[in-house]
Amino acid sequence: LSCLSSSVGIIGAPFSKGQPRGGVERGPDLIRAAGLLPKLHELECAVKDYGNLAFEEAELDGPEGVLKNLKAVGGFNQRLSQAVQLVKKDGHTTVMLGGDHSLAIGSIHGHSAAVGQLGIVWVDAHADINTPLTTSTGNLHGQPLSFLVKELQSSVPVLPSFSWLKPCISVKDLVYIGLRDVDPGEHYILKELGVKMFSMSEVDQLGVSRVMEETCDYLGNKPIHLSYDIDAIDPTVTPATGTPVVGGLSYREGVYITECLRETGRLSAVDLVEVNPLLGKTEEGIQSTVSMAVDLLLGCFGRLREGNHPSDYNPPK
Ligand code: NNH
Ligand code: MN
Ligand code: MN
Repeated sequence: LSCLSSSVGIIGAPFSKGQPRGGVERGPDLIRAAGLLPKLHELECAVKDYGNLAFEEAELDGPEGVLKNLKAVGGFNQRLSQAVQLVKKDGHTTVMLGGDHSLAIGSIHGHSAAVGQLGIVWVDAHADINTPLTTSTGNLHGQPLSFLVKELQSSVPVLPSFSWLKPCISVKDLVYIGLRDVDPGEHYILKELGVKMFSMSEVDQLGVSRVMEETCDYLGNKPIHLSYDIDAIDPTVTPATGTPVVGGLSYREGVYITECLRETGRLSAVDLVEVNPLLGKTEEGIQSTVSMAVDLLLGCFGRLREGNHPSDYNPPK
């Protein structure tokens, strides 16, 4: 039916220091305020909300060369990794509500520390695989995968704020969906390492159903970590985000991805990041962005567009 196999553990990560725009730290509370928990309960999910991880202002630091807020990003992600490990040990599928996408560092590290080898599905307009050397912005939300991918370790300088972090994913266990704004240094890495990707061109060419079939085949039987950047969706639907890019996934394609991953029965952790209410130009744009976030999460936990009914439903006689 819906939440048959697993329960949901929610971690709020109100953190914005992986990029320069304020507001994305409001994501977790907004997504909750839009009714995520009661809607998960309607799907018969057991839900435990672990609350928000506190941000310590003391971790704020100046830039180190081009890299911004290294200590803040390193420190917060270290605590996030520990929180995710606890939630996994409690037996839940984790939902990490961001916050910016630098949070995938702690989320994926913690998930992998708890369950071992993962398949990563990275749904994003961007590849987020700049290294501290290739980044042109210095924003760590454009770099999380470079810290996590084993094959890139010789290209990533040793940084004290990330000394706790061991690279934990292999490039062959990573699939991208939705790419359409990839930096030259990132494109070089993707081609050099042969990373599996379905850019928007492949979504156009194959259609989202073939993309998902191939994604699931490619990843095999490993537990799945879905890292969903809301900017993967077209900005007509999700304008309230830091770096919108035209030509994105439709509402339907975006939700279909979650339905397919749900159907595998192996979805073990989900990140939903980059919702920034201060960047929606209209109230409708903000609402549309937040409800997309909620609908993606509901798709992950069994909401079907054909409809659902509770297992104890009694038809009127
Ligand atoms: N590639 C750019 C950078 O590294 C933009 C990254 N922005 C994102 N990523 N929103 O998902 O700064
Ligand atoms: Mn991203
Ligand atoms: Mn992005």
